[in-house]
Amino acid sequence: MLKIAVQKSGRLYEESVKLLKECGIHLNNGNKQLRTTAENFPLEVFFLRDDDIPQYVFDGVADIGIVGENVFLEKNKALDLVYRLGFGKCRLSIAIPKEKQYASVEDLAGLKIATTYAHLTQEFLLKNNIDAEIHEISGSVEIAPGIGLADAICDLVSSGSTLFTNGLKEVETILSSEAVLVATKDLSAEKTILLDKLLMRINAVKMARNNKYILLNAPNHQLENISAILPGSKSPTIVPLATAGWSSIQSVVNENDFWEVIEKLKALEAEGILVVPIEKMIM
Ligand code: PRT
Ligand code: ZN
Repeated sequence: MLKIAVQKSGRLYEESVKLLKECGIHLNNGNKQLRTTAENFPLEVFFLRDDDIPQYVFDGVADIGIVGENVFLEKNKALDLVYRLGFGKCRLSIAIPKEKQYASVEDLAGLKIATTYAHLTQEFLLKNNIDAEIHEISGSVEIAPGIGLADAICDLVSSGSTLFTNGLKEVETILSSEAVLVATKDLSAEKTILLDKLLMRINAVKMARNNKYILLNAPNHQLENISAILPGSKSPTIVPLATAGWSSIQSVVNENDFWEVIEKLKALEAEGILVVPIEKMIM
């Protein structure tokens, strides 16, 4: 049985549980209990505060965990980062009151910086050879400059609206973060097999999310040009249509190139383009 720690409630909870579900792993009781066992995969799930997850995995209470990279790096436990999950994206940034001048990182020298990320902030200051004071607090970091507790803050940012509302501006990004899967360094052989199975499923879900299945009709004289921009997993599937001189083409397109590919296809006389979501993708 593999043991996984996920956030009990908060920004990572829903995506974590959704990911397990899309991996075909059904949980009975949700997060109402501290732990639950999956019905159809040898997985026990622990619901914990995100800050505690690195320690629990390090201590072997759980074998693996889903946690923000920011928390993983701040806690600085000797764990393996096994997979970047692509959700919960944010950045850890230094911000100062918006009316203050800022030219370069040297302007942080001598300031008092409030943060809940003392370790990462310290690392950043050391790396840049800046002497500043870190004031560690446990929450509501964004109000610290306004109430005279600090000159600057180092906190997570996603849309930037919290900084804006508090009259702050972002001046340095010290980390770009997303949810990651971490694992203990001493996983038994039996658990490693389970983790590999889980990773194969997570990868299939992630690939499916990043790709679309595309079907279209095209005149035969364009088939070669169209095949060149639609590589698919190997090469596109081409089937002749009942209408002479035309074929149906099927392939897979990456979400990132999607609109560009569609424009090119239209320029190559493609018609009746259908785009379909992919449920799972195993290479
Ligand atoms: O109860 P528990 O301790 O488990 O939860 P928590 O309150 O400590 O964490 P939670 O649920 O807020 O965040 C969990 C993880 O989500 C974080 O560790 C990050 O990895 C990730 N994440 C992504 C964020 C944000 N985006 C985010 N915007 N975590 C926090 N914020 C906060 C930020 O601290 C600031 O207060 O949102 C505010 C800024 O947001 P914007 O959009 O105004 O810039
Ligand atoms: Zn927390």
